[in-house]
Formats: sequence, C-alpha cells, structure tokens
Amino acid sequence: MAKCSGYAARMTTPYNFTHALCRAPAPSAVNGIRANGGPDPDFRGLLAEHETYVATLRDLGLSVDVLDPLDDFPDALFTEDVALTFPEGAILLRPGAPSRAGEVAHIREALAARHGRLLAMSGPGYADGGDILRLADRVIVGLSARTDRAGAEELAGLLCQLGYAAEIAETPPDVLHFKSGRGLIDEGTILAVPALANCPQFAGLEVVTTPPGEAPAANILRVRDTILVGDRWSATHALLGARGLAIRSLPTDHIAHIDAGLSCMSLRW
Ligand code: CIR
Repeated sequence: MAKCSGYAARMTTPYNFTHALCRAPAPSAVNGIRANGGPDPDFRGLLAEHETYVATLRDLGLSVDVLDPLDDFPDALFTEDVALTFPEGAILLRPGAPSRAGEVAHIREALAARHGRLLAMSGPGYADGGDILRLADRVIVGLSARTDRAGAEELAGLLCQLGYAAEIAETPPDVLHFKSGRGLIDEGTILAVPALANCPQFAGLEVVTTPPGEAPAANILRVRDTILVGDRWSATHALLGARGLAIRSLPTDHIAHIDAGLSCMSLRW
C-alpha cells in the first residue's frame, strides 16, 4: 500500500453519498468506444437509460446535477472516468483513451464550483475513474489499458493529500476497467465475476461471485442503503436479495453496447 506520511489514512463508509454529477448523453454517444465492435446503441434508448439512472439517484436522496451534453466527446456521459470526488475534495484525472482526454477540461469548472479543493494529475501517466474502487480503509487503483503505473503512482500521491491510502492492483488484459467485473456490496463484501475474484487486494474481504451467465451484473453501484443492478440479471438479484439488501433494477442494455455499466454514469461524493 502506498505510504501516506504526514496524513492519517481515512476510514469512511464509501457509499454514503449526498451528491452526484452526471452529464447528459449527446447524440454522438452512439459512437462511444467499444472494445469488440458491435452495433451502435439506439440514442433514444441511451437517453432513457440515463434519465432513469438520474431519477433513481434523486429518489435515493442524492442531489444530482446534470451537465450539458458534449457532442465532440461521445463518451462524456461517463463522468466517472474523468475525476475522483470525495467530501474532502476532487481530483481531475488523465483518461487513457486519447478521444476522452479533452473531457477533463469540460468538467473542471463544475468540480471547482462544488469542491473546496481541486487537485489534478499532471502526467505523463494516465488513469481512468473506472479503475478506481473505493473501500472503507483504502482506494484500489487498478492498472489497465487506460491506467498505467506512472498514472497510478501519481494518483496515489494525490489521494494521499486528501487523506486516502491507495493500493495499486493488476487487471487482466482483456478487461476494460478494474471495476468492469467487480463492485462493492458493502464495506466487507465484493461482488466479482469468477475470473476476477482472486485479487490479492481483496484479502480479508468476502468475495461473492456472479451467477453463471451474469458476468455483466458485477458492475453494481451501492448508493447509501441500496444496490443498483442491471435489470436483466435475475439470479444476481436473487443472490443480493437473499442477503437482505435493498435493490433497484435499472435498464442497461443500451449503455452495454458501448462497454459501460452503472458506476460509469456519475461522479459521487
Ligand atoms: C469507454 O470505453 O471509455 C466508454 N465507452 C465506456 C466507459 C465505461 N466507464 C466505466 O466503466 N467507468
């Protein structure tokens, strides 16, 4: 774990959010990056999924601001990837996909208006927010095709300035983001696809695996007392429901066409 001298590592409940920042999809969102080709999503479908997502966060008690669409940046609706946000401040990232680098400048002002402290990566490394998993006692920074070691190390230093200890982890080469196949159920429990369950950074945590055929369900989003899950994944619903958790089912078919899941569509703090 990265040493964080001069600061006490914070212990937090990593999902007791009060605020979220989203961005409405632009018509160009249908051209969003996808690793394995595949057809474009339907724009009206994307819009409807985004609206349901924002309405759900509001219904769960969050104050949600929705920024204007950016037609020059098809993936800009995935605000999670361009910054990290905490009650203590925010960090502007350096997304690893060249077509997404320009999104950062467009969110700077909105974050400066909402956070007393705004830190920024300066490079040369890269980091995407989809590679960052917040736990109660530390922040895991996953290495991927979007987050390199130089970026992860710079980010660990910036997290330290906000009082958060960071740990750098590996992500298998065929996985987009560290969180693509993993999500937080509660402070002591992770939901993961079977291939990603054996992560050394999860030692001491319970890891629950997604049921057969439901790998995309792993990108859950815990918001306060509720877990947001894609509405197709009935066995995952049953598994989480049996643990006594409150669940909201959200449609994700269209965003899945451009490699996204539920965590990607907001910054939360
Ligand atoms: C991309 O490849 O960057 C977008 N099409 C999907 C981003 C998903 N973001 C996330 O998982 N945090």
